[in-house]
Amino acid sequence: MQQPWWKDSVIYQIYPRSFMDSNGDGIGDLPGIISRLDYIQQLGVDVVWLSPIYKSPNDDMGYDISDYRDIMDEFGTLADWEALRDGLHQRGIKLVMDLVVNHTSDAHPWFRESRKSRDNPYRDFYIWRPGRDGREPNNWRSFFGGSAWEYDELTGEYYLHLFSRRQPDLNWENPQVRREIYDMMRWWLDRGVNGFRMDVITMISKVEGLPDAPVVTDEPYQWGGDYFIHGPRMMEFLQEMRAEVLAHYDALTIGEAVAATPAHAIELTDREHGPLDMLIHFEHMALDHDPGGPAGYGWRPWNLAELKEVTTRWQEALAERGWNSQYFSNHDQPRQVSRFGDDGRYRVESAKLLGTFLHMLHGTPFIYQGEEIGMTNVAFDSIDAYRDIETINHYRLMLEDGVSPEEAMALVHKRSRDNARTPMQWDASPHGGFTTGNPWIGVNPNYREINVEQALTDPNSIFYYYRELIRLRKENPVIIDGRYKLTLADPPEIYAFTRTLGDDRLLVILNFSSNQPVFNLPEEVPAEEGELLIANYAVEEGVDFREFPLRPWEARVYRLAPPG
Ligand code: TEU
Ligand code: CA
Repeated sequence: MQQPWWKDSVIYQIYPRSFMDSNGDGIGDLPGIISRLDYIQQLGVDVVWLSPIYKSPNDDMGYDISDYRDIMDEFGTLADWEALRDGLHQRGIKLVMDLVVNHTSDAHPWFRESRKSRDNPYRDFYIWRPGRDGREPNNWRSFFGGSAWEYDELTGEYYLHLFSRRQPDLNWENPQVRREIYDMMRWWLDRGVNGFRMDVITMISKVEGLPDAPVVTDEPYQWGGDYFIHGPRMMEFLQEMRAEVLAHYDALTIGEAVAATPAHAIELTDREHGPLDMLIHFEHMALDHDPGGPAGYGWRPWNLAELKEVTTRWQEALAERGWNSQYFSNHDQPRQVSRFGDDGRYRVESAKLLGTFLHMLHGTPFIYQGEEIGMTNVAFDSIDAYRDIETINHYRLMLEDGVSPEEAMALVHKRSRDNARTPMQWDASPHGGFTTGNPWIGVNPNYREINVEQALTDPNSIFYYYRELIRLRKENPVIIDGRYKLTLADPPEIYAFTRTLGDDRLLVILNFSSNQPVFNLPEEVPAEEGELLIANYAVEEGVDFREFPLRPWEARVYRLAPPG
């Protein structure tokens, strides 16, 4: 069977608001992206995924859409979008758009109608319920804190919003809603979009009756995921979407899938029957979350044994059926080098190690803007410097829970989504060259050292290392299709695995620490010779790869020659 084009692709995510500002209003925009297309091409990626650029009041920075068929004023016009599409396609790069259809903005005309009266023709586009004993219809918690229901005085009922109260959930049970969405998808596909990243797509079907979630904390609202994630009609809706829309286009579909297990992923992305092509799962993103922490926003240190366990389980389960994405970063997550690497002394080494890990796994790698130059978390002094609704709400909830402002800020520094949303650092000029005006969110003060211009002049930069990783994927089918196997190497700081395709075998050795543990080739991996494919330190020729001390955050990939 012919490989679909996206299996050996690398995807680059752009968060338009923070990528490049072309007109000095402090907000990134489409002409700004166009001005940096050569840079993206130089990296060698195949696909660009744009976070939402549609009309939006920006309560959740574009994930609250008020018009699916037009561009946000601050970002530009449809003509700019066409120029961006053409600029990408001329460079051989495909364009994936964010599709946010679990909810709209409350400013969407559908919702404005829906709210008007109980018998408005659009009433059923959303999920309205009467209150229960003067309270919300159930005890579900919103992802951004507080109840998932908002009371609307005009008609005396509540509407469901799994995210902000300005993001009412669409009612997928209504066939008219589904038809509107499919029409809109065709509208974009007919304009040359190459695929969709589908926002919280596994939440579109809610369990009938919307039952209360079990009470497991002493917070007023509870996690109701069991009643709206992978709900009873989710597969049916997605199969319908596939038959009605996707089957008629060569489009890549990436499903964002909170709480997905490998079994869900196989069902959703099976090549023959699955409605989607790949998933964004979250298991590794939970490794440093402490669910018992304040306001559901707790943090704990992650550990390598757990990362190995999660990764290995997913790699093994999806070895033959289904397909996966590989990521540590996106616009919702702290910067990977600060979170899983070392953003101090070994920033460059650890950023390269994390890149090696992601690019040497089975699955499609995602690079989030700035990752390729090793951008780090930020730590603004005051909550007033933060823009993200999730961050701001949780800060307030933590204080209400009695957490001290210092402790709450420490958690914000660890977990805030704004860590990923500070502007792209282009050069050492004011505001990192992102804007000539006042940026909508502060630039990370380390832009003078960490920026694109610096990376492009340094042949040992993270940027060039990433470019090499991407090139290796193109040239070595074993990286795309090889079977993953964890090698049982001690000591515990080392993560080593092999990838095997026929006679071709790669050995990936990663030291996830600033220590210098000794690597010993395990007996189960017999090999006489190893040819170095890539490494993040200079490696002398002729040294025995079967036993050697690793340097801090050292990463090496060898091609093994079989014995005899
Ligand atoms: O995110 C889905 C989601 O569940 C997030 O709340 C995520 O778990 C959290 O941000 C991690 O801290 C998607 C989008 O990627 C996100 O930006 C949106 O806010 C959200 O959907 C609502 O559209
Ligand atoms: Ca602008």
